[in-house]
Order: sequence, then structure tokens, then C-alpha cells
Amino acid sequence: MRLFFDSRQLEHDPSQELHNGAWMAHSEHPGRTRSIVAAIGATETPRDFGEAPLLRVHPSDYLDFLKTAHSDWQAAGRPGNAIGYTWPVVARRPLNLSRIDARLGQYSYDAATPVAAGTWTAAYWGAQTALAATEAVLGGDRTAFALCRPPGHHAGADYLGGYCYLNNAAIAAEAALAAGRTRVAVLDVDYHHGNGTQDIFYERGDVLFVSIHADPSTDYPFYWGHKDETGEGAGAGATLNLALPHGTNFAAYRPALAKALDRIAALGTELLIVSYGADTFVGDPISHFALETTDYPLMAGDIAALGLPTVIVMEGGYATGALGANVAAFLSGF
Ligand code: Q9C
Ligand code: ZN
Repeated sequence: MRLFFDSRQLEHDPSQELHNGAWMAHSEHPGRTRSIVAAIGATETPRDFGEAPLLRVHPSDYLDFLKTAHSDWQAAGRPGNAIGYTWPVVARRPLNLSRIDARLGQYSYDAATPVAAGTWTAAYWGAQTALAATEAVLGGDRTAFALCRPPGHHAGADYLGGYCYLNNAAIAAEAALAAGRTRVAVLDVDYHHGNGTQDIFYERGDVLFVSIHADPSTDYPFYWGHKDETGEGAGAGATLNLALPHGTNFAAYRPALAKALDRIAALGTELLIVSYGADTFVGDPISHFALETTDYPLMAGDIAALGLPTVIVMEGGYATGALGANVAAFLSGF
């Protein structure tokens, strides 16, 4: 399997996040990626596909915001990383204000996702990494792995959040559609619901979104991922949310996975994108499932049994010591 990674992704290094009311060291740090690279071995650097594939998902005003948020923050005399503290209430009239604090509120939904000096560069090369893996699969490879960082599945078309800035899985899905595929599915197996990916495709019938995640009644991101969210308009029935309780082990996870895979097979999927988060691991410091390293090859094997061309995109996973082994275990199942 070809493995893609760009070391410019390490340039994103936010210093802290607001976690349960206190400033903590940021969970989504460059060491995560180093752990994975050490475990999976040699990777290929992606070529540069430019901004056009990003613009299939994200509007240019959002990309402009991401590029300048940190320098605007510094120009306002602020220390450290750019972070919002005021958000527009849902359905309040949209305003385009220039003040950095208002722009952070407009283009984000949480206080866990700072914009640091290297954020744009890292997110840009993360997206290129996803595009390179997609190109390999479109070219006939059965599977390819994109070691993306920062992760992407919480980022919507025009908002950041959940440690995510550009939605790598959605960018990969749009690239597959642009290359002529007509039925694409995203299977999201990160611990957290992939609200950004769901939002992007919610009213679309050409991209199925299926997610297995911690019940949003108890877990981040709270406002998305409930089972009555099934898509709207042309996308009615093309979103499937399978929420599981704290303590879920692989024996309890596997039937949900079977349900997810049945739906993907039933809808005539031509290309599969897996948003893979290793934060379902029992030792994850911010999550509450109980999967073991030895479960990941089985999980991957179930997915591989679909027999679909598959792009694997890295999302979360914060038990840095075990992260590389968990990712290598997952990839081995393909
Ligand atoms: N007090 C991903 O796994 N912060 N993002 C939770 C809990 C947000 C996780 C704070 C977690 C986002 C890609
Ligand atoms: Zn996660």
C-alpha cells in the first residue's frame, strides 16, 4: 500500500486548548505524526495539486481567513495562537466584519482549535496528502493511506473546529467525483462524530456519509451525530449515524460496523474513503471506547471485505505512545 505524508504538516504546533475550563497542552501535536511515521516506515511526499481541489469543498473567503487569521491576530497585538471567544448564534444574520475576533467567531465553532503560525501551511499539505492518496486509488491501487495532520472531519465548508481546518476526507471525495466517480462513500470510524463531513454532504445524494462514534448526548461535538440525522433533500437517506456508549469494546463495535458496511454496499458505492481515528483505543486520553491494538486489523479486514477501492485518511488518536502501533495494525488489515 502506498503511504503519503508531507513533513510540512509538522509546522502546525498550537500551544494550548481550552479543555474542560482549563488551558491544557494541545492534544493534537506534531508528536502524533512522528509516532505514526516511526511505525509505518517510509512515506511518499505528495505532489502539489494546488488550491482548486480545496475550493471544491471550501469557499475562498474561508481559505483567506485561514491564511491570514494568525497574522491578523498578531497585528491586533495578541500573544500566542489565534482563538475565538465570541460566536454568532445560529440563524442570526450573517455579517462580514473585519475584526479578527469577529472573524474567528464567524469561521469556527469551538475553543479547542487555535490558528498558529504554521497552521495554514500544515493544513494545505495535509489536504495535498489526501489528494495524492486519492490519485493513487483512482489510478487503480486498491488502497492508499494519507497521513493527514491536522485532522479534517470536524471542519465544515466554512468553519474550523475539533482540531480540524480543512476537511481532507471531503476534499478526497470531491476529487473522486471530479474524476468521474458517481457514488462515493465516507466511512468515519473516528471516536468523535464527523460533523464537518456530514454538513458538507448533508443535502447531497452522491456522497454517502456513515459514521460510528460516541453518543453525542455525552460527547463532543454534541450538536451533530444523533441517529435522527439522516440527510435532507437529494441527500435524504444518505447519512447514517451509529452512536455507541462509553466503554464500547470491539465485540460491541463490530455489529455497528457491519451495519455501516451493509449500507455502503447497498448504495452501490464505487469508491470508499475511510476517516480513520485511533481515538477509539482503550488508552486514549480524551475518549471513552475500549478497542485494543489487536482489534484494528479485524476492523480493517471487515472494511476491506467490501472489496472497494479505498482511501484511508488519518483523523484523530491521542494516545501518542500507542498511536503508531494502532495505525500500523489498522493498515495491516488491508
Ligand atoms: N473537554 C478529533 O479527534 N475537544 N478531534 C474535546 C473535551 C475536542 C477531537 C474537549 C475534541 C476534538 C479529530
Ligand atoms: Zn476524534
